[in-house]
Amino acid sequence: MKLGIVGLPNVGKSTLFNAITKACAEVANYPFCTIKPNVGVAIVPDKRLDFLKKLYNAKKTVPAIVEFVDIAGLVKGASKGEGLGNQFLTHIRETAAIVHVVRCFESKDITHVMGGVDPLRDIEIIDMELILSDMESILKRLERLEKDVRLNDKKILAQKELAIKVKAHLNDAKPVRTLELNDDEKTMIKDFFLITSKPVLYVCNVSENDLPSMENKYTAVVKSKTKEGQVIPICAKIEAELLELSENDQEAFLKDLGLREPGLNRLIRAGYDLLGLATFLTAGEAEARAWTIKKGFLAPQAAGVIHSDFERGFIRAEVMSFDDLFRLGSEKIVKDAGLLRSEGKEYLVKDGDIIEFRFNV
Ligand SMILES: Nc1nc2c(ncn2[C@@H]2O[C@H](COP(=O)(O)OP(=O)(O)OP(=O)(O)O)[C@@H](O)[C@H]2O)c(=O)[nH]1
Ligand SMILES: [Mg+2]
Repeated sequence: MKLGIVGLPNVGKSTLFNAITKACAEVANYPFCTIKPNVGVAIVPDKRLDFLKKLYNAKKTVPAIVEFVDIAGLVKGASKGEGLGNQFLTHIRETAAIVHVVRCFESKDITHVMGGVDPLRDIEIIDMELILSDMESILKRLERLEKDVRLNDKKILAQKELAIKVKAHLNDAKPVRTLELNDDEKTMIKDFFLITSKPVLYVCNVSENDLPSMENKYTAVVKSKTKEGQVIPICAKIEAELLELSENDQEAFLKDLGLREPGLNRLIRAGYDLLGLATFLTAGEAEARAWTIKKGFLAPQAAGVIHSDFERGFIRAEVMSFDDLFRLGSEKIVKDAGLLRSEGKEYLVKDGDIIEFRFNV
């Protein structure tokens, strides 16, 4: 599960990306925080794991992860070769969601490619370049489909129809995510790898002077133009500075700034949510662990995330909610209160379920 980072040059994409991978190295001692120079792993912050580790005397915690892909900034006209062009967008075609970084900080030292701070103009420029890139891609696909259509295959005909619909929408300068699609089309369109069909999170990179609220006149405009919950304000510079400090100093620094937690945590959790993901937990002496599932997974599918044998031989799931365990303080009390449930194949797994699977292969 990956998130692709887009934005104009010099808005703070790499600053954020570096902070994410550095945090990964520090928090989890995870050996593969950077997979490739531009693909980094983010640890999904989850305090529940620390509680479980203590309660079960677990040797370690294993957090959930999501990946971020950093690419070069796009400029106006990138689709026609301006700046570095738009070739590197291929790196994010196969991601599941987009993080759009928008400059909301003023600085005389850091050049703004468009001359001055204007987030809505910047968002429009990037959106347009992404739309143009998707247009290139859909035209190529249509060309191929025109050839294949002679095979008179139902699937190819349906794809062609959808491609024509998408092309018309892009031609109106609209992102594909605003195109209304039925369920079949939603499934089909995933294989088109269109950037504007993916959900978006706007990250407003604010100035260090805007802490602790992280609100300024620029973030207000961005918020007014986007949907609820789609905007995360963050100060990339502070996030980077924070990670230069020891753990104790980090806490003091956050407190000084009036912050409860690093902004990265909010960003990573929002990204996880945007991807439609949820976490179930397992706990024992070996480890306290967070497992990633798609929202809507049934118990056997969740079991399959641990091991395919668990799914194949699924019998039932012993489930308690983290909140009950946290409130009551021990597994025994949860059990005595009748809150440890035995669930079957149709059980819809919820975020925060602590599960032990019974299986037989
Ligand atoms: N004052 C201030 N400077 C920042 C902030 N975020 C990033 N910068 C600075 O802006 C410059 C560009 O940041 P990068 O993270 O390299 O920008 P980018 O978006 O990756 O740029 P490209 O890779 O060229 O597209 C660096 O000098 C950063 O230190 C911020 O929140 N406040
Ligand atoms: Mg960069």
